[in-house]
Amino acid sequence: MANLIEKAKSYSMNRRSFLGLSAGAAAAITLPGCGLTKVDSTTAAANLANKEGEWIPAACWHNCGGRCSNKAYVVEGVVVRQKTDDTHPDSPDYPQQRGCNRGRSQRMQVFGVDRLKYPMKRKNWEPGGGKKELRGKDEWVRISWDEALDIVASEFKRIQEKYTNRGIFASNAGDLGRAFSLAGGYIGSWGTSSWGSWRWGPEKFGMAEGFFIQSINDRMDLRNSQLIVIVGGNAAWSAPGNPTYHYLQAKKAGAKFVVIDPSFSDTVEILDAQWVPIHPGTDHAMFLGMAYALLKEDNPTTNPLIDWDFLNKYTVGFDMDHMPAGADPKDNFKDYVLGVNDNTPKTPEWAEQISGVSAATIRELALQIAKTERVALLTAWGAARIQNSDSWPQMFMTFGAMTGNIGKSGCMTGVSCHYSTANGGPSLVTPGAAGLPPIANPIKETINDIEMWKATLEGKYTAGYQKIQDVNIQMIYHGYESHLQTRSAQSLGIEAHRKVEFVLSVSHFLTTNSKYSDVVLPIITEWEKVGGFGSFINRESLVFWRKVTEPLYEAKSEMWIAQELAKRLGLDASKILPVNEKQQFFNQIAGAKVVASDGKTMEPLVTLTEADIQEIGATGKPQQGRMTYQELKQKGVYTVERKPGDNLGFIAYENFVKDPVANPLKTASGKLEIHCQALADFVKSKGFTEIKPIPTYSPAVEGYEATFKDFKGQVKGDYPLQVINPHYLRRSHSILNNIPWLREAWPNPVFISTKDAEERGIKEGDTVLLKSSHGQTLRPAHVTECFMPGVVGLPHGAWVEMDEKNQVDKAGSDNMLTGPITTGQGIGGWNSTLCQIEKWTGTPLEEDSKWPLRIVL
Ligand SMILES: Nc1nc2c(c(=O)[nH]1)N[C@H]1C(S)=C(S)[C@@H](COP(=O)(O)OP(=O)(O)OC[C@H]3O[C@@H](n4cnc5c(=O)[nH]c(N)nc54)[C@H](O)[C@@H]3O)O[C@H]1N2
Ligand SMILES: Nc1nc2c(c(=O)[nH]1)N[C@H]1C(S)=C(S)[C@@H](COP(=O)(O)OP(=O)(O)OC[C@H]3O[C@@H](n4cnc5c(=O)[nH]c(N)nc54)[C@H](O)[C@@H]3O)O[C@H]1N2
Ligand code: SF4
Ligand SMILES: [Mo]
Repeated sequence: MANLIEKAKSYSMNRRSFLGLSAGAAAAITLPGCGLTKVDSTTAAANLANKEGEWIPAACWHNCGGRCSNKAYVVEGVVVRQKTDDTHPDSPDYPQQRGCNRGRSQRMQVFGVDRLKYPMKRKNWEPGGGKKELRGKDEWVRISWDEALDIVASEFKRIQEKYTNRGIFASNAGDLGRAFSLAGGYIGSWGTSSWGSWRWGPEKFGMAEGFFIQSINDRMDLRNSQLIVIVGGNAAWSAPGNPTYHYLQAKKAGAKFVVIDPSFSDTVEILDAQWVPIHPGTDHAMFLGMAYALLKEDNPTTNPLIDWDFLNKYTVGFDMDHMPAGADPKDNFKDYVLGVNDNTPKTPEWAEQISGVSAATIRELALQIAKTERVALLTAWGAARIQNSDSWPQMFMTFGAMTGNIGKSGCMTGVSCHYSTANGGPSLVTPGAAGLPPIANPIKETINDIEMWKATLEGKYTAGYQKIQDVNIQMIYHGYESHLQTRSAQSLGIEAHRKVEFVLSVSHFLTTNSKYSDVVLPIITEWEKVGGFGSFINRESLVFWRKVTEPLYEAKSEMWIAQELAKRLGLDASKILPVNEKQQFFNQIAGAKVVASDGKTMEPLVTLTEADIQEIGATGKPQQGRMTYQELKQKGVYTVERKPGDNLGFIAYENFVKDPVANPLKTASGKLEIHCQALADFVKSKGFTEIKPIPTYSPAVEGYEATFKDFKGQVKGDYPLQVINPHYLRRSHSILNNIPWLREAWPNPVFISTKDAEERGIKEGDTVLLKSSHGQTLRPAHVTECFMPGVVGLPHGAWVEMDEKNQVDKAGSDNMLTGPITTGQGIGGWNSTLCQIEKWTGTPLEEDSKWPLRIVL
């Protein structure tokens, strides 16, 4: 190893030579241990290519919604190339689990030249912080593990003594949290993250698994839908792997697609869908307009549009005659839509003013859905990552109930996103539990992640209804997350990081979290660990991986760090890892289950012999399963074979719809609640804003209406553009943003409509400044007809790169534009952001694929 490190150090790593190399044919060869693409590697590559190696199932573990089979061909310890699933022929019913371009560049991440190699501290750090204002711009100094761990332990103790454990904040502490918890705990964070208002609301009004997995039918049944309406879902970008393929099978079977989305996405294009452009955050208003159209035009005998039987039998709250016990009959949904009490009928014309969708389209789509027998109403979470959208999921459900599209073949209303995109239902193959007992954090306090940086600066946070709590955070720890990058109010976040006495992070790279830290500890990646299964699982596939390389440089596992820290804090370190990593690996394999031939019970997946158990280095009993351990080690994936009409299909809410009395929902009424007091009470309990028990429309704080000085007068304000953050092909959130191949393949522009660009004199490629009331960022403009005027797309997850002189970010960091705006159930309302765009008069930006990587030490 020392040899390889010396090799790495002596290597001249200027950007030009790096680019020159990675562009060449020799780029495919990557050396574990030095992370460099060798200059003269053409010969080396040829030599290695002729030698026998081994395909090792290799992790692609990021939170992208996919879990694809990924394999590395390792020759003499060198990863020569990668491939993906070829374990069986590909077919629509039994598809391979093929990786995307990100997964296929995974070796560029693990062996990246910018991997952190040693523990390090900020040059101007001193106990207590030193020059704290230099965080994010200071130089780095290499230190030994001993020095690093001593610093961490003594700062932890000092802060603990001075401020108590409540002075320590870790938004996601990961493995080190085990040591912190033993030492008295820390304040954590909470938030709605991916799901927005789908996070907790649905379980209150009856869609218990609404935000995930079990709210829609399975992919085979999707082929029975005649019309598939997708509200804000771009599977082609954000649900890679098979979901788009599943949609295409439904299309082949005759389904028509409609996509309601501010952008003409690749999904719209691939599915040849009808595109309904809409202002972000206004889907609720549009659906109210559709509900109004149905109520006005429905006639049970001559023009039946509303499924009154469904509403009567399965819901409460639709009209005065079907209210739950104790509710005011005036508070019913129908009267709200018709404007009986507020004098505002929610007509398609009313909805057009807000959503930008023409009244005619609203009416036509409502009628089309109502008149089609089998409709899939699907939505992803982007349209719910909107401030004040707590009633939106309930509105979506209500429209599904009005049109009877719940609980039957070809009919569904729910979430199609992330790993259950286009395929609902419980998992047919599951990993075993690792068996590591958790260590509870003695401190139960948590801060909403939208408010956490403001709370750090101001010393107060919202702890519930009419409850403001004092707090004095003086240590920030960053574990398994990227929260200075991926959470709102990044400008305040940077300030907060420069205020506290100590900032610690563990990391693979100098990510945003690490850049603003005092001490950074290098950790190993999944390729350097024993192995295991992917936790985000496609319901039909289980993906397995194992060690590809020994730990690189001085990187260590977080468990090792936690143990060392526990020792230095005078704690019982044996509590950190009572079940070792090999045993955890074994437990996951031995406990893996696959559905039996009855389609219901689960049986062991893997056969394990005594020799296998010895090879793994664990204790356990041999067992019989569907595939041998040796086969799993080699194949790296098990996929349940599906056929039309098999016994593995899934219809969401089928039992409830067949017999609602025998199978009530977990709501107070046992039914789907269009009037749901529990939802209103829950939202109120969080202490931010309140909602009604029925789904009324509440505009986002920074929504379409707020683009105007005065919405009624239609005079535009200082921030007339709405910003949304597509989840982008280059990255999984912030991860992989530093991979040269991906930077070259996917430039990182801001997408702006031709109309908005022309009005501002902006041309393709011009550097533009995006300004909000919270911060500013630069990007090259990509002028396109694919975004509706008034809406710009700033891809999610670029690593902030501050130009300190001009106080502007150069990287297009999405959270530079967002603020600490807390609403409802604590929603991360990132798609409700406003900005202005102007041509940048300073130095034009160079494409970030030409920027130097963050190579430290
Ligand atoms: N403006 C805006 N903000 C958003 C969104 C948006 O659309 N717009 N989307 C939101 C959504 S949906 C999500 S899910 C969140 C994602 O928010 P995060 O979860 O914070 O984002 P990631 O970039 O996935 O961060 C994971 C980090 O963990 C590191 N990591 C990887 N493996 C390990 C490991 O084994 N140990 C440790 N300690 N670290 C590891 C990675 O390098 C990376 O830095 O962002 C949210 N934020
Ligand atoms: N490549 C890639 N894939 C990913 C991720 C990633 O970072 N990169 N992240 C993964 C994670 S953790 C998550 S949570 C999912 C997120 O998955 P999604 O929420 O589906 O992803 P987004 O790209 O944010 O949004 C999807 C679509 O919604 C549209 N949209 C935005 N706001 C609105 C709105 O108010 N109304 C309507 N009707 N449409 C709107 C956008 O234009 C976009 O086309 O993606 C997962 N997949
Ligand atoms: S990044 Fe996600 S979609 Fe791409 S190969 Fe990896 S797991 Fe699959
Ligand atoms: Mo997410």
